[in-house]
Parts: sequence; C-alpha cells; structure tokens
Amino acid sequence: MLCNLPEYIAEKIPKFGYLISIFFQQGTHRETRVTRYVDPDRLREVIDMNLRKEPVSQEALLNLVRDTLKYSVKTGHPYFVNQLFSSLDPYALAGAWVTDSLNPSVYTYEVSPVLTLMEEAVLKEMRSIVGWSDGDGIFAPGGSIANGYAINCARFHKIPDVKTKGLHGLPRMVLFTSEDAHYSIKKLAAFEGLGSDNVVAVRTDARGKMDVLHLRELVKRAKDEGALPFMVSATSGTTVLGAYDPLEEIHDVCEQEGMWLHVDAAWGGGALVSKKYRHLLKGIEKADSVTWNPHKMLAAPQQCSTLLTKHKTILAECHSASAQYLFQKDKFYDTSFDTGDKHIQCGRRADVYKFWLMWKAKGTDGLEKHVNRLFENAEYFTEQIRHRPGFKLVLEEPECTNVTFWYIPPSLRGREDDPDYHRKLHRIAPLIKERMTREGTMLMTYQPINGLPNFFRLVLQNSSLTTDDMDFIVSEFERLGRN
Ligand code: ABU
Repeated sequence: MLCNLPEYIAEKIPKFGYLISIFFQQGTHRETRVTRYVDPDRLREVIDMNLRKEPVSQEALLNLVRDTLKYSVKTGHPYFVNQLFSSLDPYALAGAWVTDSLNPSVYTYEVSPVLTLMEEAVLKEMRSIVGWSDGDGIFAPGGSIANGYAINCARFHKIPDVKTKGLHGLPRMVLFTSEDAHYSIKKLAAFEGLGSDNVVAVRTDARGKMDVLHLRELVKRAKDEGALPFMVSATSGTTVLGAYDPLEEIHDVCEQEGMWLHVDAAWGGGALVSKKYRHLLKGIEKADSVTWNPHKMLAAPQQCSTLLTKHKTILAECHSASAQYLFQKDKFYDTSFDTGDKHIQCGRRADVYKFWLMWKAKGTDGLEKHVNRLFENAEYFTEQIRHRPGFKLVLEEPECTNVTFWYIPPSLRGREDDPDYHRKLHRIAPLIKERMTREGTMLMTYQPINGLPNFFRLVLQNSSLTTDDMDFIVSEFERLGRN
C-alpha cells in the first residue's frame, strides 16, 4: 500500500465508518425505503462502474461509497421480508468488521489460532443442540455447498473407493429428496457427477411434507431397476412452505435400506434453540448429517452456513488431499488443529466470528427469545389475514415462519368459478411485486409451486418486527393491490 498507514486509518477510515454507521441507523429505520429501484442502464449512469488507469479523488471515493449504500437494498430493514435472510444485528456487524480487519484464512492453526478454536467451539455447541455428543463439522460457503458436502460424504460412506477411483464402474447411485426440497440437491448431485436424473423427487403431502409411503415405493423401484439407493435428503423448513419432513419415519426407511440420512435444516434449523418449537425437528439426532445456516433463522449476517455430522472422521477422510506445503505433519504443535484439509476450499473466510460474537452477546437464551418471537409474529400475521377480505392462505397452518398467501384484488373477488380465474390470479403477484419494488416500501417474494398460481411468501427472521409492522404489511398489500 503506497501510503502512510496510520495517517490513512486516522483520516479516511473514520469517514467510511461514519457513512456505514449512518447506513446502519437509516437502513434499519422504518421511514427509510427498503430499496430505491433503478433500471440497470440508469444505475450505470448514477454510479460510474468503470475502472480507469488514473485513481479517483478521496472525495469521489466517499461519494461512491455513499451511492453504493444508497442504491443497495436495505436487507436489515424490518420490511425486507423477501427471502431466507434479513436483519442487521449490531454485534454480528461488529464481528464482520473485525473479521475483515483480520483478513484471515482459516486453514491452519498457525495462521488462524483464535478463529480455529472458535469454529471448534461453535460447531461443538451446534452439534450438541442437534443432539450429538460427538462428531465433526465445518463452515461452508452457503447451504447449497453444505448440502453438496453431505452428498459427497454419503457417497463416500457407501463406497469409500469413490474418492480415489472415481465413478467408473459404479452402479447407478440414487438419492431421494422431496419435490419441495431446495434446488441445491439436484444442482450439487449434477456437479458431483451423480446426474440430476438420479435425484428422485418424492411427493409431498398437502402441508408440503415428504410422503414417506411414496419414498418407500421409489426406493423399491430404484432397486428393481438395479440402481443403488444411498441417501435421503430430508428438509426441515422447506424454502417456500416452511414444511418440516417427518424425520423419524424417514430415518426408519434409511436404516432399513442402508441409506445416509441428511437433513437440510438450513432454514428451519433455528427452531432447535427453542424449547417450544424444536419438536418440529423431532428425530434430527438420528441423522448422519445436518445443514444448518445461522444466517437464516438465527439472523447472523451472510454468509454463515454449517455442515454438521455425527461421523467424527468422515469429512477429513472424504476430502483431505494432505498438501505438504500447507498441512505439514512435522509442525511443532498438534496438527489436528489444522482443520483446512477437511474442506474443499483452500483459502477460507472466517464466517464463524460474527456468529460467535452475536451468540456471546445474546447467549443461547437470547437466540431462543429471538426464534420464539419470529414464530409468534408468524402466528399473528396468519391470524390477521385468515379472515380478511382479499387474503387467502396457501397453508392454513404454517409450521415455520414462512406465511404464504394470495392477495386477491377487489376486481377478482367472488369470481373463483370463472374459467380464467387462476390465469388472472397468477398475474397478480408479479404486478404487486413490481409496484412494491418501484415504491420501495417493502420487499416480499412470490412464486408458484406444484401447479398453484403465484402467491406471496412472507419470511420472518427479523425479531425486531412488532405487531404494528405486521399490520403495516397487511395494509400495504391492500394499498398496492388496489385495481
Ligand atoms: N436458500 C435461498 C432460498 C431463496 C429463497 O428464499 O427463495
């Protein structure tokens, strides 16, 4: 760096820090817009994205930071209820700043001593909450990759030679997951050479839960075809409906058929910290592996994803490559603390710290209160719209903190028997979403699923929302959904 570092820090960093602290206050304030939507061509004019040979002035840099904050979506805003992440926790934000100041890579103890032990402590506590006294775990760059790790471990567990010999000569290996499971299962199965056709979709019931009888039928069919069933990926908190699959029954099938049971609890795993709601994941301790993303329901900042397993050595056995220039076994300290070789990454961010600091600050009791509040808010919102004209719930009794519903504008009400009713209803959500995005008063996602017309999905992860906020969201739909 061609500058005097202390002077730079003294003069410039506080100015950037000031802008960020203003953003923190305003970006979480109800009077601020959640988004200032600008079309891409116009946004390129507002912010000069191009890089040039000459540097820009310090003043211009500050303006660029200001505009970056101004035109980015305020995902910590109470009315950002769009997808499976939100909130802006001050302790976690401080933790993220500390992490970035350290610029670590968590692969060896010599480079990241503190962070290595923090990972160990957090993963151990998370395993204990799952119900395991032993095992292993890693932080992964997102829930999709964590699910990919699970697939790789499951395959290795079935056929250890796959690591060295590859797929050549293996039977067709098949895994099962519900039709409402996260798309990463299919994506990572393809990426890992299993083939997306070998991800068999199990039907869901009316509440979005895996139909275990259908699972049994599909396993039998795969075996009759000469394939080798090796894994079931159950979901605790499906992306859209928030459904929790019946883990105990699925475990019984896995045990009988010699299959690895993975639970994708990336979203719904947060309920484990709540004495009131952890029953939703009953049986999770019987799983072989679990994906659990603290950046979702526990509201740690992006990204904070983990893969936990009850098998103590499988991550290392399955993934290690023993590079001698990094993981020397003749170091002076206990090299079991050089945890990097368990990962498929080499350089790796320390996603643990922001979560560790937040957890320290709140305690597990604080996390439990946070989760309980989310469920209470979801129940409150559901009750507000249950009998309200214009609203129709997709799931009458949501299990998680996703509340799914149609908003039916006055012109469509009472016309449910019209032949083109569903086609017209399907077009309503994108229209309301466009109005919502352009006005920037809130962001909530919509989607179709299993042949149903587009519907909205309120996703609650920010426990600072009050019942007034729920009422605002309801009334905002009535305003935005006018004919
Ligand atoms: N795992 C991200 C899911 C995105 C969504 O909520 O639609």
